[in-house]
Amino acid sequence: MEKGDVKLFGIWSSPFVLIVKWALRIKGVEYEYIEEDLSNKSNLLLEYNPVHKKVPVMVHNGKPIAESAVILEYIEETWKNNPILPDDPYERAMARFWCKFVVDKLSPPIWRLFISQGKEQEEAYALAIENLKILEQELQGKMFFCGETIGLADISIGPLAYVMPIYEEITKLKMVDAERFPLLCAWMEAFLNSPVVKDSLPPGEKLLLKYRALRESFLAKGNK
Ligand SMILES: N[C@@H](CCC(=O)N[C@@H](CS)C(=O)NCC(=O)O)C(=O)O
Ligand SMILES: *[C@@H]1O[C@H](CO)[C@@H](O)[C@H](O)[C@H]1NC(C)=O
Repeated sequence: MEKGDVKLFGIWSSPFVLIVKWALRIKGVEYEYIEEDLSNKSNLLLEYNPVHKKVPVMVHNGKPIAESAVILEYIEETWKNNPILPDDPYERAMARFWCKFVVDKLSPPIWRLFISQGKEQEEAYALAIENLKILEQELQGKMFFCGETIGLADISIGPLAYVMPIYEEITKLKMVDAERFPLLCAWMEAFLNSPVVKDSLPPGEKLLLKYRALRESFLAKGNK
């Protein structure tokens, strides 16, 4: 396999960075990882991602690519081994549909319930559960969203598998319980225990502290 020179700019706790790491790992691509400080962004990051100024940025042979969903597609097109998208165009479209569903419909209410309280939190919670039910249905008859192996949709939904328990612990709101969501629970377990993901997760305790502080700062600001 062509090696090339791959660099990844990230921060340890970012779900968007994590999904790029998983995709590179599935492909067996070696890369140099550069930890950014988002309160003091490096000149390189600003130069590589002048539009959004965010991580992840992946630099392949000197050429920068930003936006995790775009990076994932680039990885899939550049390294053809261990495909994360199916061959069939319709199935490819469906995998992308579920990636978009997570970004547009599922993540916003989950984030909203995490940084709010009272009525606003209740409404966000109801919306999150509604959308989780849709995912639960999609998992009927399969282990992963793309079938029997981890694919693009699993990777994109993946951060939820490790962030959700942390949100639940902090807010004391249970979202993915085995009774309501048996298939999602099984998916989470299979995903988190898969060889690609298992040893790649940010330390749970450290993440918990970070998210606790984050929620408190949002609540102090009045949810703005
Ligand atoms: N849509 C972007 C989102 C990336 C993103 O939100 N990154 C955060 C870290 S989790 C960031 O770099 N924030 C820096 C900032 O907003 O200044 C993607 O999918 O890559
Ligand atoms: C910001 O980062 C630069 C290196 O990129 C470093 O020299 C500087 O000390 C940092 N400033 C702060 C306030 O951390």
